[in-house]
Amino acid sequence: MHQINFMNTKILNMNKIAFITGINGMDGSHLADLLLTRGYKVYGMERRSSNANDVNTKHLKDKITILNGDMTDQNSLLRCLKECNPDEVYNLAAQSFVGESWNTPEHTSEVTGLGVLRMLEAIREYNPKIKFYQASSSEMFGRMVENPAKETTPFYPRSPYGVSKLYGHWITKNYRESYDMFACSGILFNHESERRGIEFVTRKISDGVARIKLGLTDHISLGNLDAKRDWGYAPDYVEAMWMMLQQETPEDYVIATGETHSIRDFLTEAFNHVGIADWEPYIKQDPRFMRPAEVDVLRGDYTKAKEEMEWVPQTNFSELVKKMVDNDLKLLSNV
Ligand code: NAP
Ligand code: G4F
Repeated sequence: MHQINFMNTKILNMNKIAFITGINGMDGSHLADLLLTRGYKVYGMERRSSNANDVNTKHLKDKITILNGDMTDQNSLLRCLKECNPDEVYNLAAQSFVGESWNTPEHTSEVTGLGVLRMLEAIREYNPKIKFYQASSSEMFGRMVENPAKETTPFYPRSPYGVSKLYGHWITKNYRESYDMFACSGILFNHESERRGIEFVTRKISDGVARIKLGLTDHISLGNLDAKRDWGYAPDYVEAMWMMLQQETPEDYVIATGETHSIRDFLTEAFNHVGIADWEPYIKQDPRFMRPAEVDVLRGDYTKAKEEMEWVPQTNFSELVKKMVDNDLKLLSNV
């Protein structure tokens, strides 16, 4: 298990500036929490919306600086870099919902794929010494050619989202090799937390189970229950992002737990936690949540991250599910 001396890292990073895109997302908010404890000055980018979308970042209001920008607008990215003059850029912004990527494939490619190119170009123009982290995804492995997947496993994406992430991954590698930039990708397997968006299956289940327990609903509508994912805890994973940018040379790393569980396993664990053993009567299968092409199983091999960065996951599957269900019980009980 890795040991970080927090006092020392805080002093070391005291004058460092980080710029995080996707600040209001799950990972963006956890990364900001982490970097603040490490002494960074944190800037986060959000896109304009009619209503505040700060449920994950309300607690950071006076601690970070928000800049407005959009991954589809090159000038806005360059302006943000000029405004904050960062040492490190973490590109977490994306149209990140796989299911939605079949409805808006062009938009997904613009934000999740070409957006990475725009940010790399902005960095190259403003200051090519900036260290760059790209949020690559296990969705790029799709129909797993090798199980578990590692950094050298061939990719086989199965969704417009996965294809867009693959573009972002390769253009990051290409800019590293073409311009000698410190640009690297973390190939992160699924990770979840209390801040996960409600449309993703884990949060949909933890919220649904809490509602059933509290008598607020009598069912959860879901799609494919047999898909398997390698689920970790987001706060553990944002630490790996930071570690990648502290390495001597820029490299890509798989971040995963090495375990895989089905949606059924998640349901069993979540319902068991609230004292319900027979959960099947509470589930309605709804074809609207089935995908045109499914990723049946994902499992990652994080040996490289362990050996080179001493990164290991700290939170197991059962702890993750319990944290999420407990959080939703608390949120719904306070309504
Ligand atoms: P998330 O909660 O969906 O956050 C994504 C963020 O991107 C949101 O804050 C969203 O802003 C922002 N965004 C979307 N379109 C944008 C645009 N055009 N310009 C600027 N910002 C935009 O995702 P996450 O789970 O934290 O994941 C963070 C990153 O890691 C994403 O790139 C995701 O694809 C990738 N990833 C996630 C996982 C995982 O399991 N969580 C695994 C591998 C890779 P709004 O709030 O305005 O929508
Ligand atoms: O929770 P999901 O929507 O996550 P998915 O598709 O694995 O994508 C997440 O992880 C990727 C990393 O591998 C990230 F890159 C990506 O940004 C995102 O964070 O779906 C998980 C599984 C799928 O197999 C889906 O078909 O759950 C299945 N599922 C079954 N019923 C459902 C549902 N998914 C959702 N969202 N909603 C359902 O009702």
